[in-house]
Amino acid sequence: MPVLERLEVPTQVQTGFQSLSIILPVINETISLERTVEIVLRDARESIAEIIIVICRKTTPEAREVIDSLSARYPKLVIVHSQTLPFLGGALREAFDLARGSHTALMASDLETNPDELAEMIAVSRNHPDAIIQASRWRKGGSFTGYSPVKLVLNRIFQMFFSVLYGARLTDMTFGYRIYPTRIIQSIDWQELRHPFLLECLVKPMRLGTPVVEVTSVWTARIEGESQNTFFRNFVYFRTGLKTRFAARKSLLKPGVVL
Ligand SMILES: Nc1nc2c(ncn2[C@@H]2O[C@H](COP(=O)(O)OP(=O)(O)OP(=O)(O)O)[C@@H](O)[C@H]2O)c(=O)[nH]1
Ligand SMILES: [Mg+2]
Repeated sequence: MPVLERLEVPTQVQTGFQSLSIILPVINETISLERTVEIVLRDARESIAEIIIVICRKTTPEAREVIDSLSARYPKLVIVHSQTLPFLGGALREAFDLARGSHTALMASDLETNPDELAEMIAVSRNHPDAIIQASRWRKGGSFTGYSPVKLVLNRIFQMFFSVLYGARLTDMTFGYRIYPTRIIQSIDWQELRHPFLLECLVKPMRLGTPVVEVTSVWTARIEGESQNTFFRNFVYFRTGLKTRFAARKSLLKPGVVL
């Protein structure tokens, strides 16, 4: 059973799950992107309103070819967005504002966010529509295959640090595999542009009272292309986590937004 975490009393009105927008940022994925799209449509077609593929200058010609063929195959579902802001955070921030489903799934297109698990995450989201559904590699039954041992130890330390810092009994706060109520992500004033955005976009909604429900996830390293993250950039997550923990709540929202 997933654990329901309530950091503060939620202020959002429950609106229910109606449909899902899926965000897929792409740089160098081909087979992995195609498999991701095919699996989520095989398992959850009736819940999916749109698949927002985000590309940038660095997106390879091979990846663009796959994106073109997916758009041709699913013209009503696939939306391709060319990002203006830089890096992964920039890609996700722009996609957040485009999402039209009641809920939005954050995924990667390198198969590290296991698409076989999405249908179960949607089922949990339907039961907890006002919560963030967070995939966790550290919950019982979860795992990492092909993760570097040094990164694994660091990852565990990060998770323990952030869960204590936020007083949350969560086991995986940095994994960018989640379903959000769209309203919350469109209300927040985001700051990060690079990979630490993956932490910012969990802890800011938490500070605003959004509950988080964890589900178990099996992580496997990508089989093609390479990560856009660098080892030392992982330490920037500490700055992001600390800054958000002590920020005034009102400063987390876009100007004029009241939750
Ligand atoms: N459009 C776009 N996609 C990106 C960008 N950076 C990364 N991505 C994609 O986002 C997904 C996640 O990025 P990765 O670089 O694999 O990062 P990660 O797996 O979260 O991080 P590590 O575990 O630290 O390697 C992948 O599918 C990337 O292709 C970007 O600047 N723009
Ligand atoms: Mg990756």
